[in-house]
Amino acid sequence: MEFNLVFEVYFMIHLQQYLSLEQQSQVIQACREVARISPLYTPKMPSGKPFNCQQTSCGSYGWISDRSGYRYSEIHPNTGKQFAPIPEIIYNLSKSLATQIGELDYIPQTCLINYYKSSGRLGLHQDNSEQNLKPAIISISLGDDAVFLVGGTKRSDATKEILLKSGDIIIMNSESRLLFHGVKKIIPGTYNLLKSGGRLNLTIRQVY
Ligand code: MD6
Ligand code: FE
Repeated sequence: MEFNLVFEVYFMIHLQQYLSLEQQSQVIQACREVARISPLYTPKMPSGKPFNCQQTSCGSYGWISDRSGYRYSEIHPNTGKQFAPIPEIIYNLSKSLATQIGELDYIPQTCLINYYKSSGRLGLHQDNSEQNLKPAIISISLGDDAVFLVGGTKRSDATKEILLKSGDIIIMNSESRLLFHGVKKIIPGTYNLLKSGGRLNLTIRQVY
């Protein structure tokens, strides 16, 4: 009898509790300042169904979703104005992380901010709206714990659960850049630095 075993393993970087409490509160404060200029709103999927989280962006572009599809825009859909600039602490953190994985010329062009209430979640997806799919996506989790799902490069691939805590960093680069992933659930009351409760996730991207 002949066996032909094929294993495909893609490595996603998960840095547990990478940010100190001090850094976490600085990043939360920076997000509040972004939201004053570029307010959180509930986007709609191309189907018209609302997301189970609120979003905004900062940087030269913002990721948006509506009846016309998923894309990057230079204009916030509600204010009609440019997005707030990426706060220095978020810019510096992402540049430092990119340098550590060898992406010395990484340009943080946008940071998507997702805010989940306790009932929030995010369906399985692949981040592929970026014209340049080579640079890493760097993700910062803050607030309540979340059960994160990560699968393979096909939607039908099996997923596994990863617990994301406040201060954790996920990096999807090279082989892991296009893995399907999502947020299965938020575990309410696991963290209290975010006064309103819930969870914030920041994803920093180079789009072009
Ligand atoms: C979240 N994160 O953690 C959603 N995307 O709330 C993402 O969708 C994500 O964590 C690309 C790379 C890393 C991520
Ligand atoms: Fe994503």
